Amino acid sequence: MKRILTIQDISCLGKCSLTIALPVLSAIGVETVILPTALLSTHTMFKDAVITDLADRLMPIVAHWKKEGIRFDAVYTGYLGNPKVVQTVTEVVGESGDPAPFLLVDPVMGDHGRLYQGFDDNYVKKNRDLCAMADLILPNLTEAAFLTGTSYPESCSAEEVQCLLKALTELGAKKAVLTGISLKRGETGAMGYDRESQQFFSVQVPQVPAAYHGTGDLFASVTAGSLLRGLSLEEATELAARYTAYTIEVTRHNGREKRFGLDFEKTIPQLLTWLEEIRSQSSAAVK
Ligand code: PXL
Repeated sequence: MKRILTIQDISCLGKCSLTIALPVLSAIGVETVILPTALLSTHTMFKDAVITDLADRLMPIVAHWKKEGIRFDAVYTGYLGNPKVVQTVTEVVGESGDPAPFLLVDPVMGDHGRLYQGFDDNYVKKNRDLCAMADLILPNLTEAAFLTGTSYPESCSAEEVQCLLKALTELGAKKAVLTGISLKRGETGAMGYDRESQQFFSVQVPQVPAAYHGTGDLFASVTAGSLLRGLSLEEATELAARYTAYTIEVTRHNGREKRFGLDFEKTIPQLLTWLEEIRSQSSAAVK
């Protein structure tokens, strides 16, 4: 079984970051080691969250693992909360052994053209440095605009997304998948680019008219886990897009406030069925 280290906050209530990554990656069949960067009573869409920063604990934890000879096949980073944590995570990743584990960075910084509460230019700069080291980055359009220093596009043609993907990989990452891309009314999805092969791909699924907190974390966790189970990047992106849309569809009938997040608990069985179907047909997947 492959082993992944995921580095992000733990929000006790309001499903996102580690409370999505851990169950989803485990269900997919990947040993999941967690490095919580902060402990929050809730995610930051609730008012007055009680936050305990764990930045100072990260290096000692990693040092202990090193002493034990622990190695990872992949490292997946998500919401990191402040520039000091991003800096520390960049250092952790820089020393993560030889051969270096596959590094997936979801540069969680904002949405709908704006940075999340508490983030500024310095936070963006630190995330840019971390992204430069990545094998794969997974920004949404807002994050891509901040990372590349371009203005946020309300809508994008396929050619414009391709330019943005190239600009993103020019910052250093080997591959980029841009999420939240709607190329046609009623559809949404993602587009990807591999700097080495210079190949693009595009995935579109029916758009469900609802938005939930933690959606990006679900997408990134499925992508990370599926890659470790042997799917190609295009297959993993296709599965993540289809499964995320399905989970939004299932959730939107529950009548609860959006900040309580997605009902992914109900849809994990479907995720595993789709994953096994793709693996059985995939040339890339080790059966
Ligand atoms: O889902 C992204 C995320 C993760 N963790 C925390 C957040 C957010 C987005 O706002 O506040 C604490």
